[in-house]
Amino acid sequence: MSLNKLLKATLSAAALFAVAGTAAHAEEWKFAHEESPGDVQDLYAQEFKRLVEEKTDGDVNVTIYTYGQLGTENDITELTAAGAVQFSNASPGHLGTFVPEIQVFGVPYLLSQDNEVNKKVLSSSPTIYEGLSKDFESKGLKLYTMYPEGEMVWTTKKPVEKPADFDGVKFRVMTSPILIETYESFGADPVALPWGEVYSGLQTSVIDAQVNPIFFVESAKFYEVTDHLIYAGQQQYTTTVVSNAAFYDGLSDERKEMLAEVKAELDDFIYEAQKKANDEALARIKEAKPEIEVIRLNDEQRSVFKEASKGVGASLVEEVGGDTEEVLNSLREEFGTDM
Ligand code: 6CS
Repeated sequence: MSLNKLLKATLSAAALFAVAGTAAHAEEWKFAHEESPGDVQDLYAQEFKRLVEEKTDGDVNVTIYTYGQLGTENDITELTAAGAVQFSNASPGHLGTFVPEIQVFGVPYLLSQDNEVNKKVLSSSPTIYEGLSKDFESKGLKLYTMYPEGEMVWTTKKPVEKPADFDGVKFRVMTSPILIETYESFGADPVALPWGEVYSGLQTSVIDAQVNPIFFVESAKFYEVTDHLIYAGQQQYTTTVVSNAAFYDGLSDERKEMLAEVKAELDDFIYEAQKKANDEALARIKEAKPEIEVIRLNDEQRSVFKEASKGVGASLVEEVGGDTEEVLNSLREEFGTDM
């Protein structure tokens, strides 16, 4: 073998060894979310992966699991609490039986209509990161971040402009108990289901309506099986990212600092990303189904739904107890709303 060939062979063996060595020694973090590839939670997880791997020079490798790969929304929360998964999205809409206090984010009309206000509160509120985070810790979870994914839009088979229009409408909600009460107060017949069952439920009329941000209405194709998109200004879809508490507590200060930097960078990233995703999805839905009717309830119509659901916050406080009242009152103040 010539010297040149010998050098090349030695170098490629060294390169192979280096790659194998990195892979063998890289720490593996699993990140599970509740949506499909390309959806808002996936955009967040992909950017989280990129930043963590870059900031740790590849010492940490993040593997992302999308909806269904490790189970439904509730399954991935349990896997995170058990330590089988290090990070996951756990949205208040599905977290109510696990961390009941988080259902304050299901109180209708609690969030501001101004997303800059929502951004500030969700990314840095002491009510969330010092108060609510204790409720997560008691369940083995560390609350890492919260962000909105866009306005919740009702998609229905018949137009709805007032509570009486919901009479007899089987309305799919996420699995947190407060949502049943909310949609009953709006006049509908709520049915709690994981989202994997929603398309077929609408197709077979097991349910007649559902609510989700518009990017999700497009990606899960709910617009194909409903005819009206109704903006009632009721709520932003919010999600939390949690990690296993023991895993987080065991991290070095350096790693915790790195995660705080990643969170701060992603706070800006995700606001832009979700807005773009929602704007583009609405345009694509209108193109794919020009006959779909977009209804934007006016202030007067919204105030009727708001009034009808006025008692939801108080009954949540009564049912959950603990620090729920304090949390709800502080959030009302921070969001500048009276719900
Ligand atoms: O409707 C649901 O259940 C799902 N919606 C969104 C926007 N994300 C995941 C969640 O499980």
